[in-house]
Amino acid sequence: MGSSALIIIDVQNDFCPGGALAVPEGDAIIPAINAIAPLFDKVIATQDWHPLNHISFAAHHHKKPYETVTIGALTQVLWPVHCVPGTAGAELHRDLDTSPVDLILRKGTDPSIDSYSAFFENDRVTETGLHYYLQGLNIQNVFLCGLATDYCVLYSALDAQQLGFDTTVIIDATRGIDTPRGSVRNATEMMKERGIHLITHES
Ligand code: VGL
Ligand code: ZN
Repeated sequence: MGSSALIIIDVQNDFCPGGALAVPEGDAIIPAINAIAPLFDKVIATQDWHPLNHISFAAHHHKKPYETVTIGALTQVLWPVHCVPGTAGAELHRDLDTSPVDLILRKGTDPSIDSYSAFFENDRVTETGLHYYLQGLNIQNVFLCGLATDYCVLYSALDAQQLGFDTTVIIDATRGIDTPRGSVRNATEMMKERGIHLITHES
Protein backbone atom coordinates (compact mmCIF):
# COMPACT_ATOMS: atom_id res chain seq x y z
CA MET A 1 0.00 0.00 0.00
CA GLY A 2 1.33 3.43 -1.01
CA SER A 3 1.23 6.64 0.95
CA SER A 4 -2.07 7.98 2.21
CA ALA A 5 -3.39 11.50 2.59
CA LEU A 6 -6.37 12.75 4.55
CA ILE A 7 -8.20 15.75 3.12
CA ILE A 8 -10.31 17.56 5.70
CA ILE A 9 -12.85 19.60 3.76
CA ASP A 10 -14.09 22.99 5.01
CA VAL A 11 -14.48 22.39 8.76
CA GLN A 12 -15.12 26.12 9.18
CA ASN A 13 -17.36 28.02 11.56
CA ASP A 14 -19.76 29.08 8.81
CA PHE A 15 -20.55 25.40 8.06
CA CYS A 16 -21.07 24.56 11.73
CA PRO A 17 -24.14 25.25 13.89
CA GLY A 18 -24.49 29.01 14.34
CA GLY A 19 -22.66 29.73 11.07
CA ALA A 20 -23.93 31.45 7.94
CA LEU A 21 -24.34 28.20 5.98
CA ALA A 22 -24.69 25.82 8.89
CA VAL A 23 -24.64 22.12 8.10
CA PRO A 24 -26.78 20.18 10.60
CA GLU A 25 -24.42 18.60 13.17
CA GLY A 26 -21.47 19.97 11.22
CA ASP A 27 -19.34 20.13 14.36
CA ALA A 28 -20.22 16.58 15.45
CA ILE A 29 -17.57 15.15 13.11
CA ILE A 30 -14.64 16.95 14.71
CA PRO A 31 -13.74 14.37 17.41
CA ALA A 32 -13.57 11.62 14.78
CA ILE A 33 -11.36 13.75 12.52
CA ASN A 34 -9.04 14.60 15.41
CA ALA A 35 -8.76 10.92 16.28
CA ILE A 36 -7.79 9.73 12.79
CA ALA A 37 -5.71 12.59 11.38
CA PRO A 38 -2.42 11.47 13.00
CA LEU A 39 -2.68 8.12 11.17
CA PHE A 40 -1.98 9.60 7.72
CA ASP A 41 1.28 10.38 5.92
CA LYS A 42 -0.02 13.81 4.90
CA VAL A 43 -2.98 15.83 6.13
CA ILE A 44 -4.53 18.64 4.10
CA ALA A 45 -7.26 20.94 5.40
CA THR A 46 -9.23 23.07 2.98
CA GLN A 47 -10.96 26.37 3.60
CA ASP A 48 -13.74 27.76 1.46
CA TRP A 49 -12.50 31.34 0.99
CA HIS A 50 -14.70 33.77 -0.87
CA PRO A 51 -14.34 37.51 -1.52
CA LEU A 52 -17.43 39.50 -0.57
CA ASN A 53 -18.40 39.93 -4.25
CA HIS A 54 -18.33 36.16 -4.89
CA ILE A 55 -20.58 34.84 -7.64
CA SER A 56 -22.05 32.13 -5.39
CA PHE A 57 -23.59 34.66 -3.02
CA ALA A 58 -27.34 35.18 -3.47
CA ALA A 59 -26.96 38.83 -2.44
CA HIS A 60 -24.70 39.37 -5.44
CA HIS A 61 -27.61 38.42 -7.74
CA HIS A 62 -30.33 40.08 -5.64
CA LYS A 63 -31.81 36.64 -5.12
CA LYS A 64 -32.60 34.43 -2.15
CA PRO A 65 -30.23 31.79 -0.87
CA TYR A 66 -30.77 28.28 -2.30
CA GLU A 67 -32.23 29.61 -5.57
CA THR A 68 -30.19 28.73 -8.64
CA VAL A 69 -28.91 30.79 -11.54
CA THR A 70 -27.32 29.79 -14.82
CA ILE A 71 -23.92 31.32 -15.41
CA GLY A 72 -22.63 30.45 -18.85
CA ALA A 73 -22.83 26.65 -19.00
CA LEU A 74 -22.95 26.25 -15.21
CA THR A 75 -25.89 26.01 -12.86
CA GLN A 76 -24.92 27.76 -9.66
CA VAL A 77 -26.76 27.24 -6.39
CA LEU A 78 -26.84 30.57 -4.59
CA TRP A 79 -25.68 30.60 -0.99
CA PRO A 80 -25.81 32.97 1.92
CA VAL A 81 -22.64 35.05 2.26
CA HIS A 82 -20.14 32.64 3.84
CA CYS A 83 -16.43 32.10 4.44
CA VAL A 84 -15.33 35.65 3.77
CA PRO A 85 -11.66 36.18 4.72
CA GLY A 86 -11.31 38.22 7.89
CA THR A 87 -14.59 36.99 9.36
CA ALA A 88 -14.88 34.43 12.17
CA GLY A 89 -17.04 32.27 9.89
CA ALA A 90 -14.11 31.67 7.56
CA GLU A 91 -11.86 30.31 10.31
CA LEU A 92 -11.41 26.61 10.90
CA HIS A 93 -13.51 25.45 13.86
CA ARG A 94 -11.51 25.94 17.06
CA ASP A 95 -12.02 22.33 18.15
CA LEU A 96 -10.36 20.98 15.00
CA ASP A 97 -6.85 19.95 15.97
CA THR A 98 -4.66 21.50 13.30
CA SER A 99 -1.38 20.18 14.72
CA PRO A 100 -1.29 17.20 12.30
CA VAL A 101 -2.27 19.40 9.31
CA ASP A 102 0.58 19.77 6.78
CA LEU A 103 -1.13 22.03 4.25
CA ILE A 104 -4.05 24.43 4.38
CA LEU A 105 -5.52 24.95 0.93
CA ARG A 106 -7.96 27.76 0.18
CA LYS A 107 -10.42 27.53 -2.67
CA GLY A 108 -13.17 29.64 -4.15
CA THR A 109 -10.96 32.72 -4.06
CA ASP A 110 -11.82 33.88 -7.60
CA PRO A 111 -14.94 36.08 -7.41
CA SER A 112 -16.14 34.91 -10.83
CA ILE A 113 -16.27 31.14 -10.20
CA ASP A 114 -17.19 28.77 -7.39
CA SER A 115 -14.98 25.85 -6.37
CA TYR A 116 -16.61 22.95 -4.58
CA SER A 117 -13.78 20.54 -5.29
CA ALA A 118 -10.39 20.78 -3.63
CA PHE A 119 -8.85 19.86 -7.03
CA PHE A 120 -10.67 21.90 -9.70
CA GLU A 121 -12.84 24.99 -9.76
CA ASN A 122 -16.38 24.50 -11.00
CA ASP A 123 -15.35 25.04 -14.63
CA ARG A 124 -13.73 21.59 -14.07
CA VAL A 125 -10.43 22.72 -15.63
CA THR A 126 -8.88 25.41 -13.43
CA GLU A 127 -6.53 23.62 -11.04
CA THR A 128 -6.05 24.36 -7.36
CA GLY A 129 -2.65 22.61 -7.48
CA LEU A 130 -3.60 19.89 -4.98
CA HIS A 131 -3.24 17.17 -7.61
CA TYR A 132 0.43 18.04 -8.10
CA TYR A 133 1.08 18.35 -4.39
CA LEU A 134 -0.22 14.84 -3.80
CA GLN A 135 1.46 13.45 -6.92
CA GLY A 136 4.75 15.05 -5.92
CA LEU A 137 4.55 13.26 -2.59
CA ASN A 138 3.76 9.92 -4.21
CA ILE A 139 0.38 9.71 -2.51
CA GLN A 140 -1.73 6.85 -3.86
CA ASN A 141 -4.61 6.73 -1.38
CA VAL A 142 -6.82 9.71 -0.65
CA PHE A 143 -9.23 9.74 2.29
CA LEU A 144 -11.78 12.52 2.68
CA CYS A 145 -13.90 13.85 5.52
CA GLY A 146 -15.51 17.17 6.45
CA LEU A 147 -18.29 19.39 5.09
CA ALA A 148 -20.46 19.15 3.20
CA THR A 149 -21.12 15.56 2.06
CA ASP A 150 -23.28 16.65 -0.89
CA TYR A 151 -21.12 19.53 -2.14
CA CYS A 152 -17.45 19.98 -1.40
CA VAL A 153 -16.79 16.45 -0.11
CA LEU A 154 -18.66 14.92 -3.06
CA TYR A 155 -16.89 16.93 -5.77
CA SER A 156 -13.50 16.51 -4.15
CA ALA A 157 -13.98 12.75 -3.91
CA LEU A 158 -15.18 12.44 -7.52
CA ASP A 159 -12.14 14.37 -8.73
CA ALA A 160 -9.71 12.39 -6.56
CA GLN A 161 -11.11 9.16 -7.98
CA GLN A 162 -11.00 10.47 -11.56
CA LEU A 163 -7.41 11.62 -11.09
CA GLY A 164 -6.48 8.03 -10.27
CA PHE A 165 -6.19 8.08 -6.50
CA ASP A 166 -7.67 5.17 -4.61
CA THR A 167 -10.39 7.20 -2.92
CA THR A 168 -12.22 6.63 0.35
CA VAL A 169 -14.79 8.84 2.07
CA ILE A 170 -15.00 8.46 5.84
CA ILE A 171 -18.73 8.88 5.78
CA ASP A 172 -19.40 9.24 9.51
CA ALA A 173 -16.86 12.07 9.54
CA THR A 174 -18.96 14.04 7.02
CA ARG A 175 -22.30 15.83 7.28
CA GLY A 176 -24.44 17.20 4.44
CA ILE A 177 -26.51 20.27 3.63
CA ASP A 178 -29.19 18.14 1.90
CA THR A 179 -30.45 21.05 -0.20
CA PRO A 180 -32.21 20.19 -2.46
CA ARG A 181 -33.56 17.39 -0.30
CA GLY A 182 -32.19 13.98 -1.25
CA SER A 183 -28.82 15.37 -2.29
CA VAL A 184 -26.96 13.56 0.50
CA ARG A 185 -28.41 10.23 -0.60
CA ASN A 186 -27.71 11.03 -4.26
CA ALA A 187 -24.16 11.96 -3.34
CA THR A 188 -23.46 8.72 -1.48
CA GLU A 189 -24.98 6.68 -4.30
CA MET A 190 -22.94 8.50 -6.92
CA MET A 191 -19.75 7.96 -4.95
CA LYS A 192 -20.46 4.22 -4.60
CA GLU A 193 -21.26 3.89 -8.31
CA ARG A 194 -17.93 5.48 -9.19
CA GLY A 195 -16.01 3.01 -7.06
CA ILE A 196 -15.25 5.37 -4.19
CA HIS A 197 -15.01 3.42 -0.93
CA LEU A 198 -17.25 4.53 1.93
CA ILE A 199 -16.08 3.59 5.40
CA THR A 200 -16.57 4.71 8.99
CA HIS A 201 -13.72 6.20 10.99
CA GLU A 202 -13.44 3.16 13.24
CA SER A 203 -12.86 0.73 10.35
C1 VGL B 1 -19.79 24.32 0.38
C2 VGL B 1 -21.68 25.31 -0.45
C3 VGL B 1 -20.99 26.46 -0.72
C4 VGL B 1 -19.15 23.13 1.00
C5 VGL B 1 -19.07 25.47 0.10
O1 VGL B 1 -18.12 23.28 1.67
O2 VGL B 1 -19.68 22.01 0.80
N1 VGL B 1 -21.08 24.25 0.08
N2 VGL B 1 -19.69 26.54 -0.43
ZN1 ZN C 1 -18.64 28.35 -0.70
